[in-house]
This record gives sequence, structure tokens and C-alpha cells, in this order.
Amino acid sequence: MDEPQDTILGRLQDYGFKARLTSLEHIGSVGDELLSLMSQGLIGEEFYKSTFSRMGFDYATIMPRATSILVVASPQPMSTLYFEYQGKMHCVILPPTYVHRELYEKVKKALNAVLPQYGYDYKGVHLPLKMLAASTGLGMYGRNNICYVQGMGSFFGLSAFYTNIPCTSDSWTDKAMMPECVGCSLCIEACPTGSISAARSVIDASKCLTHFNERKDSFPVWIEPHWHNAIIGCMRCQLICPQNEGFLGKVEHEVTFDAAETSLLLEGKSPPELPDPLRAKLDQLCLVDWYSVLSRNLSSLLNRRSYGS
Ligand code: B12
Ligand code: SF4
Ligand code: SF4
Repeated sequence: MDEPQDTILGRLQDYGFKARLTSLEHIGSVGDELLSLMSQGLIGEEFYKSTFSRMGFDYATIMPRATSILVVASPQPMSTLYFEYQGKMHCVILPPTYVHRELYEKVKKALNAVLPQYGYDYKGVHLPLKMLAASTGLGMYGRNNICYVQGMGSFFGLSAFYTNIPCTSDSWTDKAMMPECVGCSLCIEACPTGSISAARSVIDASKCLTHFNERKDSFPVWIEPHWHNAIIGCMRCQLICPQNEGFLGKVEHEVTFDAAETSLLLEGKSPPELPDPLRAKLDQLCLVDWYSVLSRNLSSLLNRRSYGS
């Protein structure tokens, strides 16, 4: 007879997710590895503090009865946004994972439908997700440091949950880079900021375009206007990757902003001042969460395009 773990993972697969279960005992080694990366200078101290100090390593306070960690990959294609500006329609990418509420709700719906039937429960937790996916064999790293899952390319969101599902067959394994990366350097060449390097396996996150366009500070002068390619984040190292070829045609949401809406966004009016239909569009796309950088990012993209650079 199948163990509960196999039945549950199979049921989640029927919902379109890929998932792995691992014992809670590995949580300490994830924390240790991050500390070691920091001591080797591969991740900065400030980045370590701001990103990982608020993560949920302390499982006892989150779910005292937890015995395992469930890592879930949920497919999510890009979305395309159309902005009417100066008499032209401009198509702009919203990369996978930013429409996060919808993604997370779908996973939770599946977990709620499956786990209680077998007498188990779960708690969502903020942990280093790529490390967990790679360490459970759910995915493999690309040279671009993005995680790839079979059948999804890199177009998916990851989430992790503490659970009390007994981990009878632990999926913990050595992390691996995709074999296809050997001899390939397309993402290195496509990265406008030089964040990816053949010499080190960890990207220089402090140079990544996403690092800058997700925060409010003005862009450093060395960032060329024509590098901007998405309303938030950057798609260059994923769009060029041959491993994503089969996943580029799908679009999750297509949303149009007319000239008046584009102009309100560029003005950076505060969300309560926006008309309800515009706020609803931003809300659906989870762009309300990124509102403080939206006007600057949109202006960088539209002006780059207007001047044709
Ligand atoms: C902080 C963060 C960022 C930072 C720093 C990124 C970074 N590389 O660390 C910034 C703002 C730059 C960023 C950018 C992006 N991010 Co981000 N980010 C995160 C966050 C919050 C933590 C990531 C983390 O743990 N970093 C720490 C480093 C040390 O972890 P790591 O990369 O896994 O480290 C290993 C590899 O570098 C590695 N390695 C690489 N190759 C190999 C090969 C072998 C064999 C081995 C052993 C190791 C190895 O060695 C390290 C240790 O093992 C997660 C969400 C979460 N809670 O996990 C999302 C997350 C990782 N981001 C995500 C995404 C989508 C992006 C962007 C693509 C966004 C976009 N479209 O613009 C870019 C991609 C940049 C890139 N090329 O990596 C997704 C990843 C989905 C996926 N398919 O991988 C996540 C999981 C969010 C989510 N909920 O889905 N991100
Ligand atoms: S572009 Fe090439 S090297 Fe980069 S992640 Fe894809 S297969 Fe690997
Ligand atoms: S997301 Fe963009 S800037 Fe960051 S590593 Fe990939 S190509 Fe480079």
C-alpha cells in the first residue's frame, strides 16, 4: 500500500503541482549553508540580514507538531501588459511569480482539499525556496541561479509548508546544476548587468537588475536605459535559455491600460486616488504591492521605447 506521503504528492500532481517532502531535520543545514555562503563573501552581510533573518527557520514557534517540509512548484507563465502612451500601444512583460496571491491561493486550495482527508495539516513558511527545491530534487539550478523543474522550465513559483505528514521516504539529495548548462553560456551573455559568471556558481545578486527595480532608490547611473525589459524584475536570462523554449508561448494575464490609466500610473498618484477599475487591475496583478516603484519602472520602459534605444 502507498504511504500517505506518496498518495498526497500524487494528489497534488493531479492539481498541476509538483511537490517533494523532506524531513524537518534538514532545516538546520539550510541555515548553516547560508551562513557559510556569507562567510565566503558569496552573499553580502546586509543581504543576509535583510533577507534571511525574517525567515521561518524556527519551526517550533510556527508549527510545533511539524515533522516535515513540503516544497511545491506551481506553474505560472509570464503576463503581458499593454500601456497606451503617446498614441501607441506598448507591450510590457510582467514576469512569472509576481502575481503571487493567485499562485499561493491555488496551492492552498489544493492543500486544503487533500491534507485534511488524511488527517494532516500545514502552515505556510518563508524559507530559501530555491535551495529547498534543489535539495529535494524538485528542481535543478541553471547557471543563471534560477531553478528549473521538469515540465515547467523556470516558469513557476515556489512555496514551502511545514506539515505533519510523516516523511517515510526523504527526498533530500545533493543539489545539481542542469546538465544542459555545461558548455552553454547564453544567459551569461544575455545578462545586461554582468551578474552571472562562469567562475562562481552564486550570481552577484547585488548587480542584478531585479535587485534595483524592486526597490525605491533611484537607479545607479551605470544601468543603461535600454536594459529595462519588464515592469518589475528582469527576464533576459530566462528568455534566452533553451530550456524555456517550450514555455514562452503561454500568457497568464493580458491586461490593457488605456492612455488615461497609463498617465495616472506615470504620475504616481497614491492608490486611494486611483479610479476603482484601475485599482482592481493592479490588485489582480498584485502590482499594488509594488506600487512605490511602478511609476519609475513604467516611465523607464516607456521612455526607453519612445526614444527607440
Ligand atoms: C532574495 C531573492 C532575490 C534577490 C537575490 C537573488 C539570489 N540569487 O539570491 C533578487 C532581488 C536579486 C532576486 C532576483 C530574482 N528572483 Co528572487 N528571490 C529571492 C528570495 C526572497 C530568496 C532567494 C535566496 O534564498 N537567495 C540566496 C541564495 C544564496 O540562494 P540560491 O540562489 O538558492 O543559492 C544557491 C545558488 O546560488 C547555488 N548554485 C547555483 N548553481 C549551483 C549548482 C550547484 C551544483 C550547487 C551545489 C549550487 C548552485 O549556490 C547557492 C547555495 O547552494 C526568493 C524567495 C524565497 N523565499 O526563497 C526569491 C525567488 C528565488 N526569486 C524568484 C525569481 C523568479 C527571481 C527573478 C527571476 C525575478 C524576475 N523575474 O525578475 C530574479 C532572478 C535573479 C537570478 N538570476 O537569480 C523565484 C524563483 C523561481 C525560480 N524558478 O527559480 C523565488 C523562489 C520567488 C518565488 N516565490 O517563486 N531574487
Ligand atoms: S542559458 Fe544555458 S547556461 Fe544558462 S541556464 Fe539556460 S541552459 Fe543553463
Ligand atoms: S534577472 Fe536580469 S540582471 Fe538578473 S541575473 Fe538574470 S539577466 Fe542578469
